[in-house]
Amino acid sequence: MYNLPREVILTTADQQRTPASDPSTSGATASAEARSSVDTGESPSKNLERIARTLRRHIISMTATAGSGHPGGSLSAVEIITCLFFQVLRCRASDPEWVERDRFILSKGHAAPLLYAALAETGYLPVGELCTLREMNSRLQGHPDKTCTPGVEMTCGSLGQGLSFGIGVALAARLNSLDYRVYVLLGDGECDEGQVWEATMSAAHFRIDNLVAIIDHNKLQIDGWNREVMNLEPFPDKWHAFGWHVVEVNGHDILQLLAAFGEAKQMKGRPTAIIAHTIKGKGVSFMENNVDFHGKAPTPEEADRALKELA
Ligand SMILES: Cc1ncc(C[n+]2csc(CCOP(=O)(O)OP(=O)(O)O)c2C)c(N)n1
Ligand SMILES: [Mg+2]
Repeated sequence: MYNLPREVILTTADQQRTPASDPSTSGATASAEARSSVDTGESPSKNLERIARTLRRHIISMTATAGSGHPGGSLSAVEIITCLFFQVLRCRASDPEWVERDRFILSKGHAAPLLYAALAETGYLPVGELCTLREMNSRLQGHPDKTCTPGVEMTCGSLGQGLSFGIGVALAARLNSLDYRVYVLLGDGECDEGQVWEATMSAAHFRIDNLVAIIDHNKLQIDGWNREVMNLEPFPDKWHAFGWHVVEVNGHDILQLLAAFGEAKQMKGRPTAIIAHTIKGKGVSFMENNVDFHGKAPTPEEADRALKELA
């Protein structure tokens, strides 16, 4: 058991957090980290980069404490989730079931540590709870469970299902005359699942323009490189051929991501796929592009090294 992170975790937002002045519009307002940029005069993208580093530290501490989990695919999607939870999503941490909220669906459920870190830093969960990842009776199971964790929209972990679920949720907005938007995060290896392509075809057929799929294109999956396990290329062309508006970005570049989310919002009559080129294990030198850390926690020594790099 790794015992340092508990203190590391507890020194962040819980101790800094004061009640959010108006949590009505976006997760960004709920975070002490986010608010502090107002005081420091830091640019919004610098502030988001700082939040991203905090989320990375949580991922390392949580998985090291649990002794298991999925750090690689959590680290690759950090900037995507940071932009969504701290800038893009219209949501209320104080009212997770608010009917008009934008929905974020984590289809690649093994990136649960990242989702929990974001939910904690936006006020859905106490940050101190993060160190209970994967414990018996914890709300933070290895894969997200909608029935027990506030802010989780879908119980997931079985890959391939999130986009279909997202289509249903997006169509419900249309039927109920609500204007919320739906964001689904998929892994690239997950796109080996045939259900993803059935969903892709359906979303274009139904002209679902309140739906955005973000694909964490880190080129790796559980067993190695995608190109060796199941070649996806030409990947953007496939989404395009299925009738989607396609935007390719550097998935670690906050400004590119925010611009892509803005572009998606303008798109009428078609869903948008944001193909985010990322690096699995991003931010920790010995984890980057290292498939060993797909589903293996860092040892205490590795966690110390990683946290130093992310200081
Ligand atoms: C239906 C299903 N098959 C297999 C798995 C086991 N599994 C967990 S993660 C993973 C690899 C996913 O790769 P990718 O989507 O690229 O994830 P990332 O690289 O973002 O971690 C697999 C095969 C699963 N969770 N669900
Ligand atoms: Mg991958």
